[in-house]
Amino acid sequence: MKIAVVGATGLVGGEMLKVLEERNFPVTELIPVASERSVGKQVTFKGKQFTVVSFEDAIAAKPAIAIFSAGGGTSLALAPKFAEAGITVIDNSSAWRMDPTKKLVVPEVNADTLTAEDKIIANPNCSTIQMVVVLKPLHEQYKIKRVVVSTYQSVTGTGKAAVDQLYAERTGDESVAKVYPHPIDLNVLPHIDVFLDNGYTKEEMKMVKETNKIMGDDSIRVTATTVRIPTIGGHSESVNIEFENDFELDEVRSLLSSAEGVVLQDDPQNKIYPMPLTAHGKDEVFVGRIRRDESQPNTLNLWIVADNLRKGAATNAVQIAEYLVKHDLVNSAEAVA
Ligand code: A2P
Ligand code: 11C
Repeated sequence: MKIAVVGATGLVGGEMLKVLEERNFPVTELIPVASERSVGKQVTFKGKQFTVVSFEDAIAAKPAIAIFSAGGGTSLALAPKFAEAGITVIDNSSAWRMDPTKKLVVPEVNADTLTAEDKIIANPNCSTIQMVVVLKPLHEQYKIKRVVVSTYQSVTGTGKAAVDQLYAERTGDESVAKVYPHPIDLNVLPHIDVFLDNGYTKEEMKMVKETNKIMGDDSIRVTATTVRIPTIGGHSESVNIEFENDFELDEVRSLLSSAEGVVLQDDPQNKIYPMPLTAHGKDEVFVGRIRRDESQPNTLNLWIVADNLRKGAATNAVQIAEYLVKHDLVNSAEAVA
C-alpha cells in the first residue's frame, strides 16, 4: 500500500515513520511530503532514503492513505485535495476534529464507527487520547457522570523548537529562539495553547469537547486544567472520575488490566506507578495510583501517562490506518494506481 506522510520532516512526522516501520505496516511505497523548503531533502524509512516531494506530486502518486501532521492550516488547505482524489486522510491537527461531518477516532473507543465514505478522519489531541482509552472501559461498567483532569504535559507536544528551548535553557545557550512566554526549565506553565474568552485555554476546551465526541456521550461533564512541565517523555494526567454507580477497586484494576491498549502500573508499595521516563517510546497508555476519592461517593482518582508523540499522535494515527486496511475501507493500491 502506498502511504503519504505529510509533515514527514516534523517531530510527529518522524515518529509516524518509526511507528509505521515498527508495526510493520504494509507500506509498498512511502511518499514523504513537507513544505516547499524541504522538497528534495531525504528521510529514512526502513533503512532506505526517500525524497521529500511536494503535495502535488504526492497526490499524483495516488497513495491509498495520507497521514497528516503538518499543522491545522496545512490540513485545512490540503486534506480536501487529497480526499477529492480518493485518498483517505488521517489528520493529526485540530482542523477537522469538531466538524460534525468528520469522525474523531481513538481505535480502542470508536473505530467501529468508520466507513469507506470517511475520507478525512481526525486524530484527537494527545491529552484527550490517553484519557479516553482509560475512561471507556470504566464508562461501560459504571457510567461516568463527571471528570476533573489536571495535566502535566511534555514540551514535545509543542514541537521541536520547544525541546530546543528546554535544552538551551539548561545549557545557557542564548542563541536559541524561545517558543514559550516564560522559561520552561525549572518551571511549570499553567498555559497550553491560547487563552479563550471563558478563561480556559484551547487545550483545556479540546479535552472537554473531544472527550464528549469520541465517547459519543455529551452527558459526561469534563473540566480540565492543562499544564506544561519540563519533561520530554510523555504527558501525565491526574484524573478524578465520578460515576453513576459504585465500584470495587479490585474490579477497576482488573477492568483496566484487560483493557485494550492499557498497561496497569499500580503497585505503590514497590514504587511502581506510571512516569514519562518509562512511558517514553511506548505505544500503550499506562495507568496507576488507583484509589477511591474519599471526599465523595462513587468517585475514583487515578494517574495516566502516555508518550504524547506515540499513542497521543503517531501510534493512534497508524492504528486508524491499520483498522481501515483490515476492514477494507480504503482504496487499495491497485484501485488507485
Ligand atoms: P518543513 O520541515 O518543511 O517545515 P513540527 O510541528 O515538528 O515543526 O513539524 C511540522 C511539519 O509540517 C514539518 O514536516 C513541516 O515541513 C510540515 N509543513 C509545514 N508547512 C507545510 C506545508 N505548507 N505543506 C506541507 N508540509 C508542511
Ligand atoms: C500539546 N496537546 O501538548 C498539545 C499538542 O491539538 O494536536 C497537540 C495539539 C493538537 O501542546
